[in-house]
Amino acid sequence: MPIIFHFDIDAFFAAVEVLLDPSLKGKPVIVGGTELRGVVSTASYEARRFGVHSAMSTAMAKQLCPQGIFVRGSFEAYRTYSRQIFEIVSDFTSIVEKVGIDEGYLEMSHLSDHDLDDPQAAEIAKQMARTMKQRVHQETGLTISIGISYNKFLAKLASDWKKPDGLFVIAPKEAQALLDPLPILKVHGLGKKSAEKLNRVGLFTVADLRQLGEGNLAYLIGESWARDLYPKLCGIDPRPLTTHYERKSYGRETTFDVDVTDKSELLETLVPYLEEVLTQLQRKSMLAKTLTIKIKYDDFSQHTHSHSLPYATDQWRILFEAMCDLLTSIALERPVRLIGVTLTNLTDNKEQQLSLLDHF
Ligand code: TTP
Ligand code: MG
Repeated sequence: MPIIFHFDIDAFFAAVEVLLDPSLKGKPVIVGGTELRGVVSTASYEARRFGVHSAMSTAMAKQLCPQGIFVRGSFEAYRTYSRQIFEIVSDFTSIVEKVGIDEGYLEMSHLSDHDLDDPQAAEIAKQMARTMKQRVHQETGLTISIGISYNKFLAKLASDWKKPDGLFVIAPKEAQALLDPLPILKVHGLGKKSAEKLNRVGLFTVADLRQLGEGNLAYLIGESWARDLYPKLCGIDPRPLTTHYERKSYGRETTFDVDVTDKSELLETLVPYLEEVLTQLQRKSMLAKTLTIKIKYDDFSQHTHSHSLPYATDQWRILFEAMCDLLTSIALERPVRLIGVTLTNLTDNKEQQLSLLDHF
């Protein structure tokens, strides 16, 4: 059986707003509700304690949480953070299905020959998820929740289980026992209205629906819906991952414990990072044309410096020299808090070779 991860960023838009304005940390932040007739995009967990949630009207949110801090939303920043997180998780697998701006499925079956019923396989998967969460937090300041299971339906359920900053495994042998007592609203695809309707005829839990059998369920909710829902109630979901996420860059960055002013120290930091991202690039048979150095100074101002080569390459010497030249040309303005290197403008090595053949 496969090993699938589902990740989902915690309170995504609200968490980004806190990064953009650290004075919001720990406060009830509500995104999207600046106009009275508007609706809430999301709320920080502090605001959720007052009952505020996505899609609620602003007027209602103001009533429930008058001390809430309403912010308009910074969509460009959300996109940047989203891209960065998808790039981090793609360091762990080449099969990534992007579901939305802040969530996706990862095919992780390569972690073990055994399925998640094997304690060692489950531990390896958990350890990998911890590393992933750590990297996301270190490099972006955001937290994600990860669910691990043997299909998409259960992996998504698992990522929601311990939110925020959660990590939860649903192994095959424990899936049914976990599913059965859940209220039917927890099953993705069942709306509130349908759930209420089923409640009225005495059906409250997954077990209640499952024990009806598919035929009776079809009688209640319709044949096509029952065909989709019934297997899920039994922990079965045959949907494969569809990968329409294509990685656009390979990068690595770090925040120093103590700010750095010495360029040779910066270079020493960047060299192993370039090696690392180049190895990833080569493993995927890709070539890069542009190298970018990102610097964040101690006042949090951020600068990127790029150099584009005449040809896309995966050659260490060429990229190493480009990085050294680029770093030399940068006049440091202040002590450096964060530095990183990224390769972008990617092309497929095989395609490149084929197009070269066209010339003969
Ligand atoms: P979600 O992942 O559903 O919510 P979230 O990330 O804010 O909180 P959590 O995952 O911890 O429960 O959605 C991701 C982002 O999508 C969310 O931050 C804002 C946006 N969004 C809307 O704009 N409107 C909506 O109705 C929903 C559900 C989300
Ligand atoms: Mg989320």
